[in-house]
Amino acid sequence: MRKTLALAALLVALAGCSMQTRYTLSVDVLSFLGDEVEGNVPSGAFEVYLPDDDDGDLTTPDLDGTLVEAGLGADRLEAARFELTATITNTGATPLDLSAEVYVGDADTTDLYHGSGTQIGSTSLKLAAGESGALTLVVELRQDDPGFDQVAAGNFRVGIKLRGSGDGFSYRLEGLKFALTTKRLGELLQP
Ligand SMILES: [Ca+2]
Repeated sequence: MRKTLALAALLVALAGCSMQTRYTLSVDVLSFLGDEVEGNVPSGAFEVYLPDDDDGDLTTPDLDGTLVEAGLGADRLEAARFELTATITNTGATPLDLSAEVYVGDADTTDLYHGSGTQIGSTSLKLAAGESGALTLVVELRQDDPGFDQVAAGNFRVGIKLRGSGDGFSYRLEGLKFALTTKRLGELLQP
């Protein structure tokens, strides 16, 4: 069953709030994932897509990422912050060269990674045979940044592409978060 991230609608109690008040909604994507928080990728040139919540089998690509239903609505977003931390272990006998790319896309996107989605950040990691290392990627989006409009639409999809070459590796996602900060209350109330 495909999982969906749903946030409660943003309720703003006007009484006692300053017009300068901003709200930050934190979405812990990891808490919505199942077995796909860790896995093994076989040797060879590879490209895998996370989360793989269609069947948990990385050899059958899950191209639509995960739906985040933030319920913010258009034009209410000031900034978005994405954080990924993962532990990668090179389980092979040769060096591993890995890149991680994060994509966001429209809620109805069926393939985030090959055209309709937007790459918002990337990082890379090189590991010797048998070595483990931390993969960390933090992306902050503001107006006019690629992908901002898709996130600001309220409901969007997010996913991670791992690619590179090597003799096989294992991964464990340690953290996967989105933080969405609204505009100031005064700005939201402007007609
Ligand atoms: Ca799959």
